[in-house]
Amino acid sequence: MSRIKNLEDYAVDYRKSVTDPEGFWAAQAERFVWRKHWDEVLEYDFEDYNVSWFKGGQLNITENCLDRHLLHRAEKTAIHWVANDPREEDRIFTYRELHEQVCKFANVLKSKGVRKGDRVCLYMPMIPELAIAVLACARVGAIHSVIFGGFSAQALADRVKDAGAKVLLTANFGPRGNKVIPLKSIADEALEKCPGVVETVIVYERTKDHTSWTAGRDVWWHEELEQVDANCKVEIMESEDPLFILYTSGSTGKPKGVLHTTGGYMVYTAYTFKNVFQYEENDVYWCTADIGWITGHSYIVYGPLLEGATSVMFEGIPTYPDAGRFWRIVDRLKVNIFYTAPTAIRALMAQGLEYVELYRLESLKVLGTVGEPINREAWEWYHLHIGKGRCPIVDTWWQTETGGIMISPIAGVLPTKPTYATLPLPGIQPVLVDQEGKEIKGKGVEGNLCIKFPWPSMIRTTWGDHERCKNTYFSTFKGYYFTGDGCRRDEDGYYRILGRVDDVINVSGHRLGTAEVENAINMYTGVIESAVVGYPHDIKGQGIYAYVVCDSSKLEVSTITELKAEIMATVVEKIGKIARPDKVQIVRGLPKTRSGKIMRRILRKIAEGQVENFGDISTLLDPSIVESIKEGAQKVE
Ligand code: 6R9
Repeated sequence: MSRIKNLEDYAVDYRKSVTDPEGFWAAQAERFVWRKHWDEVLEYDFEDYNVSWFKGGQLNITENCLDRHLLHRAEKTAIHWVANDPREEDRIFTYRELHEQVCKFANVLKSKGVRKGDRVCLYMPMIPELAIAVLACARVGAIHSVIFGGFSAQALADRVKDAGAKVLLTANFGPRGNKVIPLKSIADEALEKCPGVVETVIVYERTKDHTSWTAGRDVWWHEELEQVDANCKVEIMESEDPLFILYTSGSTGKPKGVLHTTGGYMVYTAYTFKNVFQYEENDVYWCTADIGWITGHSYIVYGPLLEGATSVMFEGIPTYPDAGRFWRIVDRLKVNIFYTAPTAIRALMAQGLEYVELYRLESLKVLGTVGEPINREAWEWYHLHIGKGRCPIVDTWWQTETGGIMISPIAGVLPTKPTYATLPLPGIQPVLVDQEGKEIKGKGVEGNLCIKFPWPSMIRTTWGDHERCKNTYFSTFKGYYFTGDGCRRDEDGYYRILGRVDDVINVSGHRLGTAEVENAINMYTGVIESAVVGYPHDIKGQGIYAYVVCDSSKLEVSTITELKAEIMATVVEKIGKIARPDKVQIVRGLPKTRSGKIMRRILRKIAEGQVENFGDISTLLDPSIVESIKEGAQKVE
């Protein structure tokens, strides 16, 4: 099926996707290589939550990402990698070379006993081997679970254990900006915390520095590659066989393993990649995300490779060695489609235009953003200074759970509006519901954003705990998938995401549960309890504000500065740097209702710098607490 090219195509496709979803998605799926055709396009039940797409169909997603392109695109660049250090050479993999590397590494995995259904965790820097290993897992039918390289040993251990991973893939070190992350020693520490799970650690030698080693468990990536050949038949998978687990934070408890399966995920990521970005055959496409997040899975690896695109992969950060890094790469590689996060745009904006003006940026056609709401100033700056007013911006709203882009402009086709994700893609039926779960119809309204009909790449379960999946997404509002986001539908029927309505905060586009950060803080001895809220932050979108109640004996022996530093260090140790609170306020108590519930609304207001209009606080056990927190807040830096 061809691409949506104009508003009329969009209207026609959207209508068809609603009136005949099965026919619509079957037509999309026909483009791919299936070893066996499906029997049933869709079966679903939002009560007990079960959904299957293309049931009975058999395939391997890597045959569609790689083998399928060998006839016409063998010598085309599949992955163009740019190192953190600008002096280091790029690494380029054609589809032929990528296919070969994936086959070889798939054979390495097999030689370590990895079989269909086994879990493999990846804790790696943004190097081509990460993409290769992800695809190699998929080729042998193993379930990959990529863990962002910024997570701490404890966070890694929790995920490795929950997934029950047989093999861990890592690198000795991971360069990022002017820092080097000692991935292997963090991995060692993590594995000590979850003994008896991982049998083999395969280590990529990213730098020549000394690497700690556990004989019998650790093997070198390059040495293993020498032992295998480059032929590896694909494992034939059922459409609903698991493809990957990706951990993400929710409003309660530990991060959960979102499970995605094969056929539907493939069809949807390819469809959205091609349409949203209006990808054309020879475009150079660059998504700056990390493969440790869903954006990297769907729009660095799977979506682009399924379409036979050239996908740029970048190891570094936007500000190293200076704030012109992105734009230098855009000019040098003649990038046509550029997809990044609002937090990166805001950080670069703050560095001034001189870093932008050095570059021509002529190759750019389409710009994208993802991960958090984009404020108007950042949108305008991106549009004017990067897109020179001629590149449409696609503000793509979606989630780890949705697998692919859900609400977004289609580049150059749907009119854009700053701060609006605009309209649902074909196949997506968003609704706004009130607190009672009643649909709010019409225009110029606000409510909880839900989706009322299945789409192919939706979450199938949370790993090891289907009840949790049901409770989190399908029980708040009966009959709907609940996103956790608040949303406005304006007079034009355009959607604007207002941010989370639950206890999830979004820091620099990274999702964190306030409960998760509180648990980490509470692990510091001397902390009695804590409450964490988000507050508006110029660059990060949201910052983390922690209110902490400490043991009086602790307050006697440590200064406030020491305490704060130690609390922050504890969070870094338990979760990672991304969760480090920006502000810590030591308080004598938290504002609790008589039933013991923390009134977060008040804490949010104080964190935002508001000191009045707290609303009804008569249900508080001790209203004087609010005054003392307010006073203390003045002194927090
Ligand atoms: C892809 C990704 C999901 C949450 C989501 C929402 C926020 C994502 C957004 C956006 C406003 C956008 N979010 N895209 N908010 N506008 N264009 O980011 O997945 O890490 O799971 O985060 O991010 O709050 O619910 P994930």
